[in-house]
Amino acid sequence: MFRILLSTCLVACAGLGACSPGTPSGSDTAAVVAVSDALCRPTPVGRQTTGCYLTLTAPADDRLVAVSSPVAGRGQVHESRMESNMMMMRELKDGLPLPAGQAVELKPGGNHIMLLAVTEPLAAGDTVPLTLTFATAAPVEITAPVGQPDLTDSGHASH
Ligand SMILES: [Cu+2]
Repeated sequence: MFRILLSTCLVACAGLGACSPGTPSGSDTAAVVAVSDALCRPTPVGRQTTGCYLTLTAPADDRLVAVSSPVAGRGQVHESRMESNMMMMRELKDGLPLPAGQAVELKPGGNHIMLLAVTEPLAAGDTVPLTLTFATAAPVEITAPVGQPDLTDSGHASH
């Protein structure tokens, strides 16, 4: 009688274990968003904000939802657009869509990362650690060099 009760317990316990909300079976192949061409502008004299640019390629549909850096009070994902002949920019509250397999360029005059309340002036040659947070994929930490983006037509054509 005792033995029967014991075996029942073992089965019940094993069953509970199998049902627990553990790690998904595919966790060892977690999708990683590829990051390339990262660059942050030097902070303008007397300013504590700057823009960063990079190219993101997500393996599956995702969104860039947050950016942070130890050198800035906060980071935001911005879009730029013309309104009444003025270049306006605003925060993308829902993040930046990253279609699967498509390289999404953040660049001057377009979508970009904005660093606010930068603690120390950033000059060409410095580096900026950035943590990129995505809706689905694991966060990615990168180090972006500081420099002026190449805005010339020839530079753009060479991409
Ligand atoms: Cu901005």
